[in-house]
Amino acid sequence: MKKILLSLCFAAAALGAQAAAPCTPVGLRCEHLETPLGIDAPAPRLGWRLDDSRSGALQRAYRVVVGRDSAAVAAGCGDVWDSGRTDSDGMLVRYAGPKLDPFTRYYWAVTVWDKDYARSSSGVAAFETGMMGAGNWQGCWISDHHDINHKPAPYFRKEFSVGKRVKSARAYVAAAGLYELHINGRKVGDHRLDPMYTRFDRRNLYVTYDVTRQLQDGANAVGILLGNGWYNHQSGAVWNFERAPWRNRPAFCFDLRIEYADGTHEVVKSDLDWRTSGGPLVFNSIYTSEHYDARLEQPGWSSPGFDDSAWGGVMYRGAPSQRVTAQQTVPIRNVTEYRPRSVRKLDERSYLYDFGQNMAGVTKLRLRGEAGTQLRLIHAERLREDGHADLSNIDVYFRPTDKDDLFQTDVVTLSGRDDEFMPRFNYKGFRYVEVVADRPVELSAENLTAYAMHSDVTPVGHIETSNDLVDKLWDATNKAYLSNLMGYPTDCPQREKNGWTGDGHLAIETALYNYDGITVYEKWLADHRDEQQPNGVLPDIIPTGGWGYGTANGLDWTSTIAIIPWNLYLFYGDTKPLEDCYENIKRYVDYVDRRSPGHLSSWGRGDWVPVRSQSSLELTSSVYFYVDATILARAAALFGREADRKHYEALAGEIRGAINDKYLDRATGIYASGTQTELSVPLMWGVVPEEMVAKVAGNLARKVAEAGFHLDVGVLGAKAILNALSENGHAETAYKVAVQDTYPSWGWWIVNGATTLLENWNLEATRDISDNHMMFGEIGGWFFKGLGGIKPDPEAPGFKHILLRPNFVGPEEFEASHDAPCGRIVSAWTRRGNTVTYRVRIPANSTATLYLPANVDGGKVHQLGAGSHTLTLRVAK
Ligand code: RAM
Repeated sequence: MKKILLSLCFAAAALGAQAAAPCTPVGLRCEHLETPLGIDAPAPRLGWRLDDSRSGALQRAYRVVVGRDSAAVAAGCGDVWDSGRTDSDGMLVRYAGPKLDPFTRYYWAVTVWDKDYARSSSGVAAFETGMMGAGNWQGCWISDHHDINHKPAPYFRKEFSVGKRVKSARAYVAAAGLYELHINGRKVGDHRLDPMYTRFDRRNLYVTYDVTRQLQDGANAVGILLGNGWYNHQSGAVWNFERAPWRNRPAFCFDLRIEYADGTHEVVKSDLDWRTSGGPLVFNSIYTSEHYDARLEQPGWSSPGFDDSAWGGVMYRGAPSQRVTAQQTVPIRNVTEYRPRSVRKLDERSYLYDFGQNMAGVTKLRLRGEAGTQLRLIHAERLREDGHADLSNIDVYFRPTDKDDLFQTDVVTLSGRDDEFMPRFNYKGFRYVEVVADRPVELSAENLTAYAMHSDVTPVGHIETSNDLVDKLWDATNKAYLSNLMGYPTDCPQREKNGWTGDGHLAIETALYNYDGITVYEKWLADHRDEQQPNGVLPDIIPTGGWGYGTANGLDWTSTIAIIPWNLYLFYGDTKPLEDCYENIKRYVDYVDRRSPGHLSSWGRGDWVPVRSQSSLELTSSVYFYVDATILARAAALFGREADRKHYEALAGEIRGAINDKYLDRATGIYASGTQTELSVPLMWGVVPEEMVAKVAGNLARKVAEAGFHLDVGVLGAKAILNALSENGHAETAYKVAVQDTYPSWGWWIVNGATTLLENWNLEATRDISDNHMMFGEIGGWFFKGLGGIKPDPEAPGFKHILLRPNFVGPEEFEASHDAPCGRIVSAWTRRGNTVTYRVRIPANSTATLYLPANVDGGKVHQLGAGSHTLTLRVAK
């Protein structure tokens, strides 16, 4: 019977492939990841896109099959789940078959029916389940016997033997703190800083590796090195990380599951039979640095046959939390290598390396020198006048409790052999490194290499124009963004490394236009849910060991809980993040509602780091209250929660009314005292009454022109101002602000040599002066929106339908492209005099409505189908 079924499937698949050559489903992903290992999601999301370049390409129906046998799945048969032919243009579905087993590789494929009802099938993709529940772990949480103050990092090892042919092997590692996994003398994988930072007492992440090829016949050894990370913070800083409630000596739990060719399996696990010792990593702090004494290396520690008789025993430890779940997100990696642009000998003991680019990451030192030579590697963003490294802009919140703990300064002691050192459990923000030795040394460019580290998100956006400043701003924005993405978005990679909520949501659109970041944000939203108080309150840094529940953790910062899932919905068309956060958003909005009887709120921090003018805190916070209530009402509508929809729609209306009653002068069209921020924020967030929009926008444009197209905003105004102008008929003005290059402006940073975005408009400021901040980063996203005009449509999210509102201002040559889930969108033009040649690409299974600006072809509206379009347009003067 099975045979007959199979041959039927084969016939069907062959038919499909033949008939549908011009359209193929490609880019198959599970949980927004390619071939993920060790997932825990009970109903994994399966997504694809169409490779179909015909105009008007679309999907009429799909059929997803999931099975354990790849050949059967290739033939169109799924023994686990078959969605059946489903008439739908959807390209993201949730697995809806029987309960998935743990430790199982599932294959899947999709067949689609294209615009002509021709059928074609994808290749076979796979996902693999992991623990699927805490009860499936066999290992125990173990640690060494030291306390939280002990500095050297613990190394652990165990030997085991493999006597049969191995079919596959998977290592599952959960750690409180950070770890490196080694098998038979080599580090496994290229991840850095695993597992990601979570609220360790609420949720711990484990990572899965395919280690089939690392195992060998006979004797094998596994080694684990643990770092402190955010779990056992030994450095002092104003955020009290060292007093986190979860603090403890790092610990781990480990299962190595070996499947043999004969169908049996075995688990090598963490237990009391492991051995432990200190080693060369004599100090490690995620916040400050690492100290390494190469003389203490123990070659072969993770290889079989190593003599561990001097090592000690381990002890059991309680699980740090009851929720140990899969780390379902892209890993942090050393993504970009930088060779020094210059090396200067400052004196016979010190050298200054310039890597030409500000970044978050580490440096690798390779050197042979006299045994016992000690080198300090000072990582800095700035130089003093005398050419030495200057930490004064970033060490201000460091509260050293120990004279040996040096800020952003690795300390390496040489062994006399060829030494190599790169921090394992730390990263820094820097462009320069000053190497200072305790005795004369000879160093050159060969001795030091820098690596930019970040969550290794795939780039999905590109801007290229004939204006160099635009291109540089786009690049610096992305560099700042990546420097601040370490499994959660941070404010800066040096002074704080904090998951400041405001910085996170202010950057979300720039983030999603440029990078495929959904898995990072889903993880961060889970951190939000872990942190939320029963009454709805969120701290303004997430995760946190307790700091951040002050008074300023209000609407303009902690609205992440609504704004981030909403944007994920817009950019990916995926409702899951909104669903997961629905109750949390509700609790948050209800809390604000309870404390705001008049529907206005001053809960927040306000327009942080403004150029000059102060804006009304109540106005800006209340606008974010309106934004949250609106998102909640839309989410309620989406999920068919009618009572909620009504309630929060009414609430949003009341907030909007209260804001306009108190702050809008209807005669003049001015909000509050009329600062750039006070005019921009209500415009961008849709608070201004329809009939007043033109007037308020006109006021803003005038105000900006009076300032010589300079900014006078803080972070909230910087988020809003370009959009407020370009969306309301003042694109030319917005562009002049965007490319302004005298103070105060974004461009002023670039002409002064910035390679990332800064924290302060004023280069002479004495506080809030990190050189790698993302909170002013909206400009990078605005190029896609305000110039390219590529916008998601809330009615058909995930760019299923695209709102195209290009503004042909600024550069004569402009191209924006964005790889949406359904494929690449391009909006590009060449402008010569009054003629614009406009090129658009709409991906398969998507459509667009093109709204031309009022002065272009009479503001015509075009409906565009999938495919490439070129329009020749006249711009009226
Ligand atoms: C600063 C951070 C961050 C900002 C907060 C309010 O210390 O660097 O960017 O969100 O303060």
